[in-house]
Amino acid sequence: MDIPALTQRFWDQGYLVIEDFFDAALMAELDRLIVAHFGEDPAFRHEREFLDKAQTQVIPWFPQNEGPCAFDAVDAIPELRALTESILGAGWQRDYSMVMFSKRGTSGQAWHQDCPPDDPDVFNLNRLVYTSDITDAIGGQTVVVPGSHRRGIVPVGDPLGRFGDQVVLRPRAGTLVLLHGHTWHRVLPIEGRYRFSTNYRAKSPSAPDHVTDVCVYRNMRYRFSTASVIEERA
Ligand SMILES: O=C(O)CCC(=O)C(=O)O
Ligand SMILES: [Fe+2]
Repeated sequence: MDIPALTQRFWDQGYLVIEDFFDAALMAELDRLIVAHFGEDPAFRHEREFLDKAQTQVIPWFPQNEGPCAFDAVDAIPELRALTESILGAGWQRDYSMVMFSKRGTSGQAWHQDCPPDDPDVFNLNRLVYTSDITDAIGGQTVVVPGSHRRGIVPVGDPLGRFGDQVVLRPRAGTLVLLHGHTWHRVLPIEGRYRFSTNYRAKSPSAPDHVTDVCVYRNMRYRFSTASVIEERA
């Protein structure tokens, strides 16, 4: 792994895709645990207001909050730590991990920034792990706008609209996707069956705790800890 080159590409593009990063046996184990946890038709947990207004139909699970578990193995991978340190610098900190599950027939995730872009130095690094293939037949492709981590706040507009310069990612089992928290991104509708990703968040040394508590959508800023819209955008 050429860490300096990958770091450079990350800072150019605001995201990075590395295929076959994770061990296949670890991916299979985590995938099995996730499917067992959710089952085929889990109930939504976010407030109705969030699900409708954010047009983000996901069900979260925080596996590492329940004690030591197989998910800890990802945090310990030396190459992931080295790449994270190269991007964020010494003093970076890990944040929580979360599985985001989307049911078949749901809208995916609207365009958003994981944290407000008000200060370019304050951001989270989203380290996304895919334990099974995301395909066009299933849907749920991840979409990013390259370089948008430098373009400030995602413009007001259609939460699910298309950007001319968007790039569609189809991560496979074992792919690592790194996303800058200011990069504009979304997830396409889920057609074929359920779809999920697991994110291990880390943050820049100057970012406060809970840097991802406020998420920026094209129609609002939303605070998860209080389940409230803190700014309408129009
Ligand atoms: O599931 C994905 O591909 C993207 C998830 C996402 O937007 C996030 O974890 O913040
Ligand atoms: Fe996100």
